Amino acid sequence: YHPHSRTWEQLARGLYGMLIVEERQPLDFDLDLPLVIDDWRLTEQGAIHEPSFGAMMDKSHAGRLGNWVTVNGASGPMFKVPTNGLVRLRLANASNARVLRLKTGNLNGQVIALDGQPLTNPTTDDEVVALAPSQRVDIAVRAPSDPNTKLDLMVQGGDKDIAVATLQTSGPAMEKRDPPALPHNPLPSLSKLSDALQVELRMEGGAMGTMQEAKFNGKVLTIRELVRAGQAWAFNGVSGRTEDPLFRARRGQAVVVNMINDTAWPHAMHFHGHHVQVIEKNGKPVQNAPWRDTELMERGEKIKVAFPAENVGKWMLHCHMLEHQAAGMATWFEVA
Ligand SMILES: [Cu+2]
Repeated sequence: YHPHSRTWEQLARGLYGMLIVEERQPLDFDLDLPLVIDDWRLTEQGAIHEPSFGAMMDKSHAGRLGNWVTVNGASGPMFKVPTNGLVRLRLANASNARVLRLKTGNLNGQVIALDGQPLTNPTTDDEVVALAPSQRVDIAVRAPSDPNTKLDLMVQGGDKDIAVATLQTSGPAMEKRDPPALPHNPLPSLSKLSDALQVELRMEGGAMGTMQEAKFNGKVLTIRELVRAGQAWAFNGVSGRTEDPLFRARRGQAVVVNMINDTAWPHAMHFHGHHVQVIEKNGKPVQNAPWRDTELMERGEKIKVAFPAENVGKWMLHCHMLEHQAAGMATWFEVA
């Protein structure tokens, strides 16, 4: 959770927290370990780099990338875990813009939930788990069976991987057993997509993009004028939030959003109030995709997501790379 005013600055200064909704019955883990990973842009003296807040360079490129990674506010922290214990890691990416690529092979773990939704089939074969800004992943890890053994949490870096945190076993060995299955959240089914409301969302702009102009505050501006107004991106030719929503859905109606990333950059498309399921990627049907509230879209990618509009209200839909959001990648929809 985080406040939603000047989000790009507030998050870069560390104003966020993790909300945990526990299962009705406690699950059979020996340790529940929430880990919030952040990517800070610091000065040589280790202070928040303030002159670059809102920089057009960041807005029009990859967003505010940092130079210092922390886990729960510390650099390279060590966490004690029970020897041979079952540990539930709850990882969240609180970075403004950095996509963290977790190398989980050494953890010998299972991905059991994404964005707070348990997976029907926990996966073990993921060597790299991409975690875009705002995304969460739960990993069930079996700690090593010897005490005082270390296990690093690795993130892919530019030329070498870095250990962002370390787990160290301690205490008597726990009993060996399989990770418990997570109870499922009640998600409505998506059986009738034939009647779904179809919405197109073309994402344009940014450096090395082809966008020539877009509407901003009701006026069509050239790309130069947009940049002078602090804008760099558009959804369906409109930069920033508008008076009218992208779409209005009836409560319970199925919605398909066809998202087209017509830019040279990845984006973390984040839905408020709903989880969505990818049903098509680059023209190919996708079966049984996990339910997520943030979909990472690589440059040029086309993704169709579907969801039942079940929560009444006005909801934002935006890129969670916060400088992109501030520079135009934001819209909203209404469920009534
Ligand atoms: Cu973006």
